[in-house]
Amino acid sequence: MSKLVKIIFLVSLVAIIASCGKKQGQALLASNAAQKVYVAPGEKDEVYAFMSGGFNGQIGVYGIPSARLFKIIPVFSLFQENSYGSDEETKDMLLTSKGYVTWDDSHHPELSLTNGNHDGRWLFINGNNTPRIARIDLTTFETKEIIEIPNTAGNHASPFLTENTEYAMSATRFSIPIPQKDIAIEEMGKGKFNGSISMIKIDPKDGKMSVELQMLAPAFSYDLSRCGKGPSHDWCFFTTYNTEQAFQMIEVGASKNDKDYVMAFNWVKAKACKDAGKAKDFSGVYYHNYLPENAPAVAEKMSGVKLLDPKDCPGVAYFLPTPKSPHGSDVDPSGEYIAAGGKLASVIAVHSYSKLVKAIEDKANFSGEVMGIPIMKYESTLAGEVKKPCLGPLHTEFDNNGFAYTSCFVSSEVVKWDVKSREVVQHMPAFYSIGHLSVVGGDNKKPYGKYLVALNKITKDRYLPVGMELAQSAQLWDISGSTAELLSDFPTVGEPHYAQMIPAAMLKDKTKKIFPLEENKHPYGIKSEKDARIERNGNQVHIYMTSIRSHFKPDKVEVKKGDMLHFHVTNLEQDYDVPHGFAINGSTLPNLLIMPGQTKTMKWEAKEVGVYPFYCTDFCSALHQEMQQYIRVSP
Ligand SMILES: [Cu+2]
Repeated sequence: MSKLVKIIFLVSLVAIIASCGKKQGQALLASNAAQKVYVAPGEKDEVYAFMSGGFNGQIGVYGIPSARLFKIIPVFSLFQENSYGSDEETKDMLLTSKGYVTWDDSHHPELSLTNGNHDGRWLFINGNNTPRIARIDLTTFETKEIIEIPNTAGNHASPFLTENTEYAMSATRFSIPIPQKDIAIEEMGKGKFNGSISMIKIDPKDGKMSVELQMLAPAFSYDLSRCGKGPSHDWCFFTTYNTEQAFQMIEVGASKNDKDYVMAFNWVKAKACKDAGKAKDFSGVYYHNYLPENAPAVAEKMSGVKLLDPKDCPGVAYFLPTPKSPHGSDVDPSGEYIAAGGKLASVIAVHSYSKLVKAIEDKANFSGEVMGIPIMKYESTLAGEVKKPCLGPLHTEFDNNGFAYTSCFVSSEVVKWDVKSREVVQHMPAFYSIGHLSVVGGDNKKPYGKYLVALNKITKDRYLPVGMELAQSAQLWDISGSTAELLSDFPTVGEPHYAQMIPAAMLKDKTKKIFPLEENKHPYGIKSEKDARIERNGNQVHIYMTSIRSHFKPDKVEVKKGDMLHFHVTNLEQDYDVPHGFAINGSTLPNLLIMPGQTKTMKWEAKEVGVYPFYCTDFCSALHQEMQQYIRVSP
């Protein structure tokens, strides 16, 4: 063999051996990973994942590690599977000052906190488009309350909770004239437009929300937030972008400054200033809607807020310069470090809460002010930077071993780094274009750790193609070992904008199984077939109907053309997992899905003479098909 041939032979041999090794290694890794996500028949998942649906306005409930989709909780969008937003009980949940808004762009699920840790009571989520915050009860997995946020546009930095769920914070994505009026768009940066920070009070007993206070803020875009814990309990930290106040070609105009800001907002001080009479009465119309147990929703139109000007409350806020167009502003479990990921930054800035406190004491650390809010010097609050972590760091969560995980949109990866030393310890590739990420309890004082989910925007070649619109995706990582390991990826419903995860043990035994019939206080609910009846009031016909395997009562409904029928159907079952459905053949309204002991109402106008079947839509028994009867409409 010539020397050249020998070399080629050796090189290819080495390559063959290496590739064999790689294949074997990958196969081993794959079977090991498959075992870690396999949940055997009859076994249960370890963790609940609540994933926002983004532009579908809902929440998907997944099991982790299996990644099985269990349920879709409708929040801001109509859900015809169970008539959410269409039946007479839930349609007023979607009332706003702008009318009946049956969609929203939901972004950030937030599990309620006690002492900085998830407590499994409620789940909050923002409507970014028509500014709203919803509260889901985690015993029923139902949306129980929606509050609109007045004097705001684009409720993106929302609903971030304080350490004991005292408040949900909400800030404007889009600055606008407050109150709305006709102003030249060029005036945006001249103090004519504003942002606003809203403090939504949460009643510790029942979770009921109310607008405590709003604060005017400079006309920047406010992006994300996290509130402090432990030593930083009194504060919330909001990222801002477009501090340039560009009003056209914002893509370019908002990317000029080397640094934008994290706003440190002292909510305890803001409340004290309000209590001291420093907030003024201000306009603002908004709806507050809630769903009492097994009764129609109550929609209240509210008017007026308390508005604080930061000039009237010195010390309420500070701006911390932060590179460059920051997205996430995330507080570590100790409450000391605030990691800020800049979409266009080459470092992750980590601010120090204790340095902030010291820097505030010495005014020499101020480099200017805007609307009475001091701007700090960058180094004065900086603990340090994670150098060259990735391209486009966005959002950070933490584990229980002192590590942070930051998603990086541009380089499509997660970087794992040490919180104290700020050294990068691992690059974890993501397919493709990751936005937020979620660690179980990753914003808690005591994260559960173990699993990380990367929430990706694009899938391209990951799954079978299904036409032009492909599923978005999530990727599951095991982060319990010293090196994080990719376990699986799976498609999601809607956009998995952000997710929060909680150990299943904290929720599964608290789940409600039935509505007790004896406690049914629905104004049109009945407790037995004996009470089933039809009552007429002019052309309004109320049908007090029961359903039980496998029939409805009353059997026949006979009315006149032009009558308005109100079917109030009470499911008499008191047995877990036995809902009945109710649909009228050819009706324009969706199906009712009625839980055991629950009453739901469908309105149906008798427009045409004829005989119309109605039937149960949820397979309930061997004689489910026989669960069908008639409405007769006479001239
Ligand atoms: Cu977002």
